[in-house]
Parts: sequence; C-alpha cells; structure tokens
Amino acid sequence: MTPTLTAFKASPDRGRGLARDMRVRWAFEELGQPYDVRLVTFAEMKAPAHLALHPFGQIPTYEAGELAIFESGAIILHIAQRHAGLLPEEANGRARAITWMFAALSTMEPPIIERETSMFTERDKPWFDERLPAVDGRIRTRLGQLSDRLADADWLDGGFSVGDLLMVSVLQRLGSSGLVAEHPNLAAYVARAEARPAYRRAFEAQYAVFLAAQTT
Ligand code: GTB
Repeated sequence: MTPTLTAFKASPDRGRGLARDMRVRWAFEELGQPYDVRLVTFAEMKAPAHLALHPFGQIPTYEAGELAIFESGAIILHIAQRHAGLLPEEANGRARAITWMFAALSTMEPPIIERETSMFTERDKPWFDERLPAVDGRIRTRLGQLSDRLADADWLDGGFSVGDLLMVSVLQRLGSSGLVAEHPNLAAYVARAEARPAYRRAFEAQYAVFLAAQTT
C-alpha cells in the first residue's frame, strides 16, 4: 500500500523546500519508497477532516492503511524503521542515529524556529533589533558545538542516516542568515546532503507543486 503524505497546496516558501513535507519526501526518496501526496489549503488544514489526522491542523501527515500519524520526525522514524537505508542495522548505531534525530528536532531546531518566528512576526517591534542578536547568539552556540562534533567527517555518525537528514533539514531553515556559513564544515555538510540524488528528486517534486500553483 502506497502511503499518503499531506503538503501545502500553495506553500508560503514559494518552492524553496522549507515546509516540513520536504524532509518526509526526502526520506521516502532515500528509501526508494513510492508515496502519494494530498495537497491541502490552509482552510482545509483547519477543517475537521484534517484535524482528525493532525490535532494542530498542520502538515505533514502520513496515512497508510489504518495508520495515521503526524509530526515529521515521527513519520520519518516510522518509515526508516520499516525500510532499510536510513538507520544502521546494528543496535548501538541505530540508537545513535535516533539520538541525532532528536538532537536536530529538540536541541537545534527550537532556537532556529524562534529566529524564523521573530523575523516573520516581530520585525516591526521596537525591541526587535535588541532581541535578534540574543537569538542569534543561542543559535551560534549550538552551531559551534555541532561544527566541533562534525569536524572533518562527512556525516554525524558513520554513513548518512536519518539523523543527518533531519539535521540538514533543520540547518536549511537558517537560509540566508549567514549563520551556517560561519562554519565551513557545516556549510559543506549541507551542500553534500543537498547534492544527494534523493534530495534532488524530493526537491523537484515539491517544486513542481509550487509551479503548478502558479498556473492555476
Ligand atoms: N513539529 C511539526 C512537524 O515537524 O511536523 C511542525 C509542523 C509544522 O510546523 N507545519 C507547518 C504548518 O502546517 C508547515 S512547515 N503550518 C500551518 C499552520 O500551522 O497553520 C513550517 C513552515 C511554513 C512556512 C515556511 N516558509 O514559508 O518558508 C517554512 C516552514
């Protein structure tokens, strides 16, 4: 049975691959697994049918048979556990890869989202110019620590894993801030991941949705 993922019908990121369906698409592509996509509008995301799938009225969701789940990390962990390719077979390596998933989502991502939210919603506030350096400072601390750990390795723990997939997805959210570029090894890490054929396929698929939305 081919699983179904939900994604924005018209993503506010204008095809840059920053919405969280992108990381799930990427995982499917890495695993060589087919998937269907159901596109939803903002109004549909807040309607009862979608809220039954996702209590917070967001994308992405995942449906396969009787299973419906949400949260990009949980979806990716689920599919990585079902299909070989993104989690090491060996138990300790698998635990470490899952650790990097959590590190990406619960240690790296929160200050990055704080910055993104501030840029979207607080730019007009009189205290914005004072707040941003503080937020950037928190991000810089984490980027420095991550850079030290990665050092000159290609990936965080041996071969490319679901931990790298999520970590890169999170780092990408810093976009044009220049913060990742302060660490050449992290910039190279992101570029290495984005050069993967599976990433390119996922990116093209979400970009096609953006292009289609321009013509309708
Ligand atoms: N923790 C959840 C997960 O990882 O799945 C977070 C899901 C989430 O934030 N989904 C967002 C959503 O549905 C889309 S990805 N938002 C609609 C809503 O809450 O009403 C976040 C996102 C949105 C837009 C951009 N952008 O324009 O660049 C980037 C990322």
